[in-house]
Parts: sequence; structure tokens; C-alpha cells
Amino acid sequence: MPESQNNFYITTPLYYVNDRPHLGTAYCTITADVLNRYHKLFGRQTCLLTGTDEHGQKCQQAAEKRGLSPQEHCDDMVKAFKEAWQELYIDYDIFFRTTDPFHKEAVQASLQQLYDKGEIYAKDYSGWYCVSDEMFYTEKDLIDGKTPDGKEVTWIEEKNYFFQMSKYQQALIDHIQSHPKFIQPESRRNEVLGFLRQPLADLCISRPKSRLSWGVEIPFDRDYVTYVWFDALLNYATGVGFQQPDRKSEFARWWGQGDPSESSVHHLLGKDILTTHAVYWPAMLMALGAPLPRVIYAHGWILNKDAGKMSKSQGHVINPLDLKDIVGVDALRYFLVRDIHLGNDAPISEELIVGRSNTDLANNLGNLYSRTSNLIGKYFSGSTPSLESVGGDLGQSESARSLQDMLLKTPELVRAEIEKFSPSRALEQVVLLLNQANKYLEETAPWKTAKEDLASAGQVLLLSLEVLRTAAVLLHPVMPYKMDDLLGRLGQAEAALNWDSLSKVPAIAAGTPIQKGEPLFPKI
Ligand code: ME8
Repeated sequence: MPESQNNFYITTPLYYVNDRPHLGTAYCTITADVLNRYHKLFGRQTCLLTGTDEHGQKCQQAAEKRGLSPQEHCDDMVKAFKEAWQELYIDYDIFFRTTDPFHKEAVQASLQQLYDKGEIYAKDYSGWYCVSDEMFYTEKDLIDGKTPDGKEVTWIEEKNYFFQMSKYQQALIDHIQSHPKFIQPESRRNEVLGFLRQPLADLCISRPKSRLSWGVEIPFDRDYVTYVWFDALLNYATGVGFQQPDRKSEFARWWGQGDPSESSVHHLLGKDILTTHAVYWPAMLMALGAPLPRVIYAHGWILNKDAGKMSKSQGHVINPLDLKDIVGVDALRYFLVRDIHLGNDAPISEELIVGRSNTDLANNLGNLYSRTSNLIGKYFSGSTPSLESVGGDLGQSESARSLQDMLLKTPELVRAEIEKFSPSRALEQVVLLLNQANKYLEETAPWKTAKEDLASAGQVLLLSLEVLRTAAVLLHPVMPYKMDDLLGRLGQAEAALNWDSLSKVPAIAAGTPIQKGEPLFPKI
């Protein structure tokens, strides 16, 4: 198997720096982090890239409003993004900034290469330009004189440079058709194929400096900077070495050598920017002679329960750090992954988050832990009995055997869902296991049986502890802090965070102290 096939490289969009991180951008970043941590747990080499999109008119205007230079404004916003991601336990490998000098050089090398190959040409151009979207619209795109989202446009006439995107239309359709997993979910793939039924226009990739100076200068015409999307999309490749001769092997490691099945690149983004990612970007890569990504996955929108889509330009955003103060970061991450089926839109509110935290975390997981640890404290002096002392086998009854069987099967079910980009279903598998374990405790009632038959109560508790250990490992990518805490209470060192450890039951050694401590997830 080529090395890149066992690698996992995931990217988030590079966020605009016209405002601070909000729950929408946090959602995408947390989801990417969770997927990345799962693949790492499966034993893969992984890389998570996130960052900021710093060029363009939006940023220039935001800086002007604050009386700062664009660079000062960007540096300040980058700090806010990095702090938010740290507080939300985002373990990124690369924080990418489009103003990094190496990136600008790589963008210029790409522009020059395309120009030299005749893929870029100059033309006088007029059209409706929307500053907020940084895009030109044609007359037929407009609705009542505004963009389809209702944003203002102005009429502009100027010379510009164009990338011959239309040339790649058929090749792109062929690629999408022969690679059913290239654009996901399926509904988005159909949407892109539908879009490609119309003739594809060439892409305007320049902006005159007289209008916009904050960008990457076009190497073959210094009066222009490049279109912010042309610059920003390239980050996914330049971030891991593209157009940098001394990083060739690093680039090949993540992008493969050309066969799409060798690529380890997974782009996660919101459905609002699907066309740029699923049409412009692959066409750019084809023209540059670079391999295409393996998966482009478009997630849905987080809807503010009362006000609709959360967006910076419309103001009604939720600060993820406010929610974190109510339920904690782990429970917030859990809610976002468990309650939002990746790809769908989802309403969110404090009430929904608190409800989920109480049912799944305080009640289901929390109860299993507190009952088990209390009983171990009461009847086994706070440490695990040996397997021999409880009868030499955890599966002595029909219900014990069925729970043990489920325990051993759950990790593979979780893995299969993660491989399908379905983390909400992966969590559901863990919830089903915990439900079953709580039911088993109810049925066997070790708090009663311990008085007459300590061995059988011990057997039940050992099995419960193994369920807790497995759940802690399987939930660790979502709730790293709380699950470290739980594994610590179960006497499991960091080495327990290992996929292979899940096939060994029981794994907790006899005599391991089990700590009771404060409730893991206090009920809110
Ligand atoms: O588009 N619900 O940046 P951006 C869910 N710079 N996700 C949301 C969301 C919401 N309400 N609001 C935003 C850009 N997002 C470009 C990208 S990439 C080369 C350049 C998330 O700051 C979602 O992932 O507008 C969306 O695609 C992204 O933020 C857009 O971030």
C-alpha cells in the first residue's frame, strides 16, 4: 500500500479575518479536529491544517475601519483565532496564514507557471462585482439587482487576467463521475454535477491594485494582485510543500503521485463555499499538473434557533466560548458531533446543548462510572478484583456474554462510521454500548448481590469497568480532556489510548485503584 494511503490529511477553510471566530467556524474546526484525532487513534499518520485567509478587500476594509494597517489587523485576528482554537482543544499541525512569505512565493510560482503555459490570458472585462463575496456576477445571476444572497453589487469595467477554467469542464465532470466519493455527501455531488451542466466560464484571477492593493502581486503584471480565492485555495497544497523544491517529498507524502486513490487529502468546508472547492480548485490543480484531493466534504449550517444562519455579516453569531462556560468544552464538542449529522443543517441553542449533556454525559456515561466506582470502593477496597477471584471469566451469563460481545464489536463499528464521515453515528454506537451496560447493571444489581455473592458482583463490575475504558478511548477524540480524566481514574496511563488495546478484554490489571472523585459531568 503506498504510504500516502495510510496517511490522513484534513483541512478546514482558511477563515476570513474580518471578524473573530464564532460557533460556525468553530463547528467546522472542531469536526476536523475530531476526525483527525480518530484517524490518529486508528494508527495513521495525520495532519490537520487550519488558518486564516488574510488578503482581499474584506480584510482591507476591516483594517481601515479599525484604523490599523492590514498586517496589524491580521496579526491581531490571528491571535484571537489561535486562542479560541486552543480553548476548544483544537490540536492542529499547521496554522496557515496566507500572508506567510513562502506562500506568496508559491502562489507567484503557480501564476507564472500557468501564464507560461498559456492557461492565463488578459481581457477587457465588465461585470457586477460584490465586495463581500469578492466575486463578479453576471446579469442573469442577479436577483432584483443584488447577489442571490441579497448583497450589494457595483458595475466595474477594467482589464483583467483570466484562468482558462472552461478548458477543464469535461475532465472535471469525468473525474466526479468516476470517483463517487470525491464530492460528499451525495446530494452535494449532484449539485456540483448540476452546476457543471451549464457551460463553465473562465475565472477572473486578477484585481487591479488601483482598487485593491492588499494581495499577492501578479508576477507578470505588477499593477495587479491576484484574486483572493486563487491565493487562498492554493494554501492546502503550499502548506505541505507545493511549489517548494526543498519540500518535494513532503508534498508527495500527503498528495500522492497522481493516482487519486493515493491522495490522503480531505477538505472539509461549509456548503457555502462548495463551488470554489469542487470546481475552481480541481481545475486549478489539473492545470498545474498536480493530483486532485481524495475527498471534498461539505458540511451544513449551524442555525441560530431563532435567527437563521449564523454569519458574521448579519451579526447574530454565537460565541463558542460563551457556551463553553455553560457546559464545558468537552460537552460542547460532544454536542456538535453527536447532534449534527455531518452534511445537514442544524439548529442550536443553549437548551439543546444542556439537554444533550445531561442525558448522554451526566446520566448515561456519568452514572455508569459513579455506580461502578462507588461499588468498587465499597466492596473491593477501591481496587479491581482479579479475574480469578470473580470466576475466571467475564461472560458467565447470557446478558454478560452479549454485553461482552457488543464491547468487542463496538470499536470496529465506530471506525466504519468515521471512515464514512459519519461521526454522529460513530458516537451513537458508543451510546448504545453504554445503554446496554447500564441496563446490565440494573438487571444484575451488584449493590444487592455483593452481600451474598461477592464474586458475581465483582464480575459485573469488572465488565462495567471494561465498558468504561473502551468508551473513554472511543470518546477521547471528541472529549480529550474529560476522557483523559476518566482513563486516569481507571488507572490507565496514556498508553491505553491505543486502538489495539481495545481488542483485549479485560485490560485493566487486578489491583488497579479506581478513583471516585467529583462527578465527571455534573448535571446542569
Ligand atoms: O469562506 N454554520 O471564509 P469564512 C456552519 N476565506 N459553518 C459555518 C457557519 C455556520 N453558520 N458560518 C461559517 C471563507 N461557517 C474563505 C474560505 S478556503 C481556501 C477560503 C464555516 O470565514 C464553514 O465551514 O467565511 C464555512 O465554509 C466557513 O466557515 C467560511 O468561513
